[in-house]
Amino acid sequence: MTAVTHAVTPFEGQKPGTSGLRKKTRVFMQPGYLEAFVQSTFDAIGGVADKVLVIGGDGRYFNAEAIQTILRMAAANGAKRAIVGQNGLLSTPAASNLIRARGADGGLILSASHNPGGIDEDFGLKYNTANGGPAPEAVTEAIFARTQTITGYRTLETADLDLSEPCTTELGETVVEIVDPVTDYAALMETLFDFGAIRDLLAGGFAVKFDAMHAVTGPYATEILERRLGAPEGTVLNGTPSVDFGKGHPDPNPIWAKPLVDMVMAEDGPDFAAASDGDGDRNMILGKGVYVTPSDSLAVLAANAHLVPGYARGLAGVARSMPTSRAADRVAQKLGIEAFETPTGWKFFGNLLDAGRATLCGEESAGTGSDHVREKDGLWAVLLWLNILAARKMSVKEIMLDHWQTYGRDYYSRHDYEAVDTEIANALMADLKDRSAHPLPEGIEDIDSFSYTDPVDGSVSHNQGMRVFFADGARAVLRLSGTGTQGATIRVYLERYVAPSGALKEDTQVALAPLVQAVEDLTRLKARTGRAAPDVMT
Ligand code: VG1
Ligand code: CO
Repeated sequence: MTAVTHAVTPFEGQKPGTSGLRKKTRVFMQPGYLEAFVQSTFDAIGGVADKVLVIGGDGRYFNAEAIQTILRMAAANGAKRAIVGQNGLLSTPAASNLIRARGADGGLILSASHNPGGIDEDFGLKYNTANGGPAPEAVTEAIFARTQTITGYRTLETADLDLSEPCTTELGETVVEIVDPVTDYAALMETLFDFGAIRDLLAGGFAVKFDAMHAVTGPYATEILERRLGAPEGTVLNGTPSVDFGKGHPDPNPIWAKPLVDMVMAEDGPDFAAASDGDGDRNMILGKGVYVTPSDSLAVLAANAHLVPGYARGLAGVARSMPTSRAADRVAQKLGIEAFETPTGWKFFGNLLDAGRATLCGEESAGTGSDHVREKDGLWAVLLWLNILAARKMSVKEIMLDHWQTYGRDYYSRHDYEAVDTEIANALMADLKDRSAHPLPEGIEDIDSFSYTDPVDGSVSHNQGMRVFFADGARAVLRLSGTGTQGATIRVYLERYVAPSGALKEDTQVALAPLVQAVEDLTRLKARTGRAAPDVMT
């Protein structure tokens, strides 16, 4: 079996965004497109000769074909070993864990995460480094630069490998190890949590539902929640991964996971419910009659993590993405530990985790994680919540109220305007930046463009979103999404703090209505985009 080189000319726009390269599936299916990006990735990291790679994806449409292409290319480029999830499946956190546990040099994750799947929907690919985390900006920039000069890619001319059973086989000179995608991940979870305590909680009648949204967490949740923790069969909903996620939108938020939200809001609903996204790195947490905002979830987890075996030693620090509410900072302050504010995207947490500066990290977009891997981790967050609920013997609602009575409440919501004309979106952001240089309207204290200096390696990232600080302490953030595949998505993040003595039980959208109006007055967003309301509110 000899390696061959095929000529290819550069494709425009192969620029990794917030989390890898995401495009319409048909774009990825163009002859040579995937190959050009994979070869550019290999070239940008100094080749893969003699390296060990972890490869897997969320099982969406084109996963099965793309993984064969990647395997052939890894072999033709001289990789020593490829560790592949059975049937090509690996959740993003499980891939991160495998890279770390097996000392691999890196990994390729096939996923467009929370974006819908299907031939007319989205596909994606990202490269993770040896620490198990998404490639930092310097690496993604090198990959992008290489995509612009690429002239050919190397592959083997062989038949597809059968990935349906765990085994070790060979492709050219490369050893291909097909592993059960769940085993190592489940074992890691058992080292972090008190499975006995969670089992007792569930055995005592505490009712749980987990919505896998027809995506990759189905097998993980079934094994961990139903088999190992003894939750009744049927606890996991939509647990069989499908290539188009049951034609749904595998994004665990109150819009796309509405049936689950309706369930917990009902009288006879479960005590606890959660959902994860396409690739298993996001989580939505619900309790009977209550939706926990991801920003609050991070704060509650930080305040209670010491009750759980894996974090009993305490936390080194807490990191949150800039648009995430400042609720976690209040906890960090009380605990006397460091709090970090990073740009959006998990790649910015990697250095803090590697350096032992942060133990927990979180994003308002339903991402929470810790130093156990280098990705956000949906099921891990669910288990951490369950372990805390078991330890505190309180309901989710009681825990939230107790938290707000201690720290105050950061009313928080994100409003998304999707598929906006790119020029209009760019002009809106540019105008806001321009405004910051002029006298500010009454009630606004400061407007700035967020820049981040990594405290570990000193690298600087500019233009990470516009922050608007109001005189009353409220804050709004505006930024453009880096994961969309159609037009621009404008994200407006809104937060207003109320002290423990204030009104803690208001409806979030009501509490934030004056802020929404102030943002409209400042940006004329609705008028300029012609939208009456956001497409998604979290
Ligand atoms: C979004 C979220 C961000 C998250 C990213 C990847 O990015 O806002 O917090 O890290 O998705 O998540 P953006 O650029 O569209 O705002 V996932 O679960 O799609 O890997
Ligand atoms: Co995801």
